[in-house]
Amino acid sequence: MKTIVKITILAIWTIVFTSNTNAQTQIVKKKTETNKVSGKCEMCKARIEKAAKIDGVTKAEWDKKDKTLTVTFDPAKTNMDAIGKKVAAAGHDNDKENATDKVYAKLPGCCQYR
Ligand SMILES: [Cu+2]
Repeated sequence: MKTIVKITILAIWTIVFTSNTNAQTQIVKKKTETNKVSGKCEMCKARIEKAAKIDGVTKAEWDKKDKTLTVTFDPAKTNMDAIGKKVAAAGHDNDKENATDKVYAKLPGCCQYR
């Protein structure tokens, strides 16, 4: 009888421990980081956020006043370097990479921040 009780307790403990570990893994999966991104207006905001939303990114928000892009992403799928590259390719200088003169020249006049 005592053995059965011990096994039952062990089984319950194992289930609780295992599910708890899974829950922790899910939380660790997402990461939020910021990147300084140059820009001027609402059009820039839309362009920057669209460019930042690559595979693995769940949230991207650019603050016009602080010039800060806050991104929430899955670190197993992407990173800030890859996101910064995409934003630069859309015409916006940032901490990770600057836009080329060619891409920058194509931005609408109201968006020329340099
Ligand atoms: Cu703009």
